[in-house]
Amino acid sequence: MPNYDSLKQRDPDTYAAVRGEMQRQIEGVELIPSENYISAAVMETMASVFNNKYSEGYPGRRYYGGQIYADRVESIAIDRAKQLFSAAHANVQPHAGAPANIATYFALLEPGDTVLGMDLSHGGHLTHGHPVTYITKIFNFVRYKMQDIETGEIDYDEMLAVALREKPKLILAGFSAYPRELDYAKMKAIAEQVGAYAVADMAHIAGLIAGNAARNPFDDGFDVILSTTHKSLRGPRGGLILTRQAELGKKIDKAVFPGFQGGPIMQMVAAKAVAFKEALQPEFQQYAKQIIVNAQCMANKFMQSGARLITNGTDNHLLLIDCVQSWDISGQQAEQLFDRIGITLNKNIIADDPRKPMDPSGVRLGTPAVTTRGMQESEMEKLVEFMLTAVAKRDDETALQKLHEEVKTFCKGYPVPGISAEC
Ligand code: DSN
Repeated sequence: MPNYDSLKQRDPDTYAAVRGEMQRQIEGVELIPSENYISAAVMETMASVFNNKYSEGYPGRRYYGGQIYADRVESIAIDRAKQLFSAAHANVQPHAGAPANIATYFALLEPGDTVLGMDLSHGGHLTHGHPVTYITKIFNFVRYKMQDIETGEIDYDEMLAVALREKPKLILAGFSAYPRELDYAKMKAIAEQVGAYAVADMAHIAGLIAGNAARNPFDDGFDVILSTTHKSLRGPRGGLILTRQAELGKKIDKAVFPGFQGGPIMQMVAAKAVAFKEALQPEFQQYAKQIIVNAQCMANKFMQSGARLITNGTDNHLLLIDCVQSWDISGQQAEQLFDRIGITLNKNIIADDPRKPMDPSGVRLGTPAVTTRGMQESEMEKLVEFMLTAVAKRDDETALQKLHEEVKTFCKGYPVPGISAEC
C-alpha cells in the first residue's frame, strides 16, 4: 500500500479525504453488492507508472512508440482473462461497465436495431435500455420481466413471444439487482430462434463465474460476455469484454478503440492482469463459494425475522429487501438508518415499485466485500442482528449510537486487505 507521505505534504486537503475514506472502510461494514476491497498488489499496480503512458491500439499495433512494457502487460491481462472465463478473445480496455455495454452494442448492431433486456425494476441495469440513457436514442430496447416475484422465475415463454414479435438483434442476460440465476440455455435457444446475438452482462457475478460458483454463459453458447472488473471479481475499477469465438473479437476491438474510447487507462489494464492472476488461484474458488453461502445465510436470517425478500432468497451474492412491507419504512430511510450504525448498503427499487428511485421501497445488499474480510456464517448472523436491532430501535438515538460503537468494535476483528490503519 502507498505510504501517502508525498500526498500528505503536497495536498493535506485531499490526503484528509483519502484518510477519512480509509477510516470509513476500516470501521464500517460494506454491504453494497457491487463493492469490494482490492489487494495491496492491485492497489500498487493502479498507482504505477503505467499512468504516464499513452497506448492507443492493441499489443503489437499501437499508434505511439515506447510500448514494450504496455504490450507485455496488456497481453498478460488478455491471456489471463481468456483463461479465467474460457474465452477465445478478451478486450481489457473498457474504462468501465457502461462503456463495455455501449461498445458491445456498437460492435454487434446497426442504429435502430432492437435489444431485448431485463426490465430495470425487475433487476436490469440502466445501460440495458432505460429511457434516461442516450443509447436509447440509437437502439430500440424492449424488456422481459420476472413471471413470479416470489421465486424470481423469468417468463421465458413471454420472452420468446416478445422476441418473435420484436425481432431483437441482441438478447441481453444480466442484471444489477436480481438474486437468482438466469437460464442461459433457454435464452440462447430463443436468441438462435430469432437470429440474435446472446450477450451476458455478468458485471455483478463475474467473481462467482471466475470462481466456478456460478454458471458461465459461454457453456450455454453465449456469444459475448461483458463485465466490470471491480465488483465480485475484486479487481481495479474497469471493464472487460469477452467473446466465445475469436472472429467476433475483431468487431469488439474495433468498437472499443477507435470506435468508442481513446487511449486505454494502462495502469488499470495492468491492475486487471494482477486481479485476474489472483482470481485464477484455488483460494478464489473458495472465496466465490463463501460469498453465496454468506448471502444465503443472511437471507435466511432476515426471512426468519419476518422480513420480505424479493424472490424469497438468493442464488448469488445479493439480497433485495422490501423495507415498506418488512419494516414500514422506505428504502431511503433504511439506507440512512443503517448508515447511522456504520453499515453501508443502498436503497433500490423493487419489481414494479410504486415509489420513486430516490425513495424506493427496497434496499439491496450483498456479501462480496464482507467475505473478502474473512467473515463467514456466524458473522452474517451478527450483521443481520445489528440491522434488525437498528430497525427495532430506530427512534432511540442513544441505542443507535451504542450500536454504532458495537459495529466499530466488531469490524476491528476483520482487517481490510490493502488498507492499514497506520498511514
Ligand atoms: N453501480 C453498479 C451497481 O451498483 O450495481 C452498476 O452500475
